[in-house]
Amino acid sequence: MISCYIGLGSNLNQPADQLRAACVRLQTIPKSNLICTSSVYRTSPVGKLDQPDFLNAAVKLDTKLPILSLLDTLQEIEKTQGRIRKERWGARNIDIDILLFGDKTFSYPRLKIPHPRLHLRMFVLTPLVEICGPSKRLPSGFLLKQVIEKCPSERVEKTNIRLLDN
Ligand code: A4P
Ligand code: MG
Repeated sequence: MISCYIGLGSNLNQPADQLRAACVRLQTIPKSNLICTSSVYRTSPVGKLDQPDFLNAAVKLDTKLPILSLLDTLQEIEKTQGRIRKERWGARNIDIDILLFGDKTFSYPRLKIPHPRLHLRMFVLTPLVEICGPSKRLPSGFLLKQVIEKCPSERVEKTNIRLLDN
């Protein structure tokens, strides 16, 4: 089993429900166990500013799937929950990004691990550090807390939204 960390984001069509639906589907991925989920955070949009606030979260998934099969499976989930309207400015029902896959690095055309913008985004780092702790070492050799210290600050507010019932 490899411990994989996955980032979830939504800012369209009832984001809390979108995140919950994605978590229910993550629990059904073959050869994998959903180990834990972070709190849900309300975050200001980064990149394109003219769009609704996001809800972001992170989960830990232990898996025996090869990385590209996992990516295929996650993209199927994104498709199932697909964008109902084609929005400008990147608003989306659900975005599922693989953040870390054990201590491995990959650089395929369709997949970069660690996620290439991980170190720039408090909306990813805040839920991630909640579930893997500040002393987690990234493939770069830096500790997660060191990466967080260098990251530009953004508005990231913890909510009391629950992702799973158990
Ligand atoms: N891809 C490459 N590496 C990965 C990876 N590690 N995990 C490829 C998942 N996919 C990966 O993604 C585009 C392609 O990236 C995929 O086909 C896959 O092969 P996408 O989800 O289809 O498109 P996207 O998400 O619109 O593009 P992009 O560049 O991934 O956007 P980001 O970087 O994910 O940013 N602000 C807040 N507050 N919260 C957010 O969640 N999200 C974005 C989107 C912008 N601003 C945000 C948030
Ligand atoms: Mg993405």
